[in-house]
Amino acid sequence: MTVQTLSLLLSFAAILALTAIFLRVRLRAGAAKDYAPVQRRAYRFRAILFWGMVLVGLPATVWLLRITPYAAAPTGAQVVNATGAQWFWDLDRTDVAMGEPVEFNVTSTDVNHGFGIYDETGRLVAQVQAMPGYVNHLTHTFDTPGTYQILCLEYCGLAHHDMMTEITVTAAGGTNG
Ligand SMILES: [Cu+2]
Repeated sequence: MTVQTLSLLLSFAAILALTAIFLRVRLRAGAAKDYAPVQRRAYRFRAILFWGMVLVGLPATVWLLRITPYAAAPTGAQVVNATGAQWFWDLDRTDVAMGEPVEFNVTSTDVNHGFGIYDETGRLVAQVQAMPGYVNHLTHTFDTPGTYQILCLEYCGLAHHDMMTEITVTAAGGTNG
């Protein structure tokens, strides 16, 4: 099962669960109940929820920040300057070597775009926002040679789906394949 299928199934499960909760609330809305015990239970549940989120969320946040992909690029990285515009990408180079870090400096001339790099199987390997007035830096080291597609990841107008370009990653030693 692909990650996409899994997230689709999880989304459906969450939608069904939410629908069930709403239906239950709607069906029981007419019944009279004493307020105090309900409130006590709800406050206890809220406290558990809060501390559960703190206990799980805090370590998860620290751990995820540690592996965030937006770390500073090492010196000597291959640099690609990329500019998004309605509706095309402008790259100052389209050939990079695998196994060495590539720093993408990404910006936009008009509206927000999403700079998404996809491998030959259609898997998203890295992404960053392309924003007017800012240059965002994305560092990625390709570990597989091939032709990667760059697609816009954020709806930016009528021809958003046409915002595509390619970048070629060559194996160390200069052969591509
Ligand atoms: Cu777009």
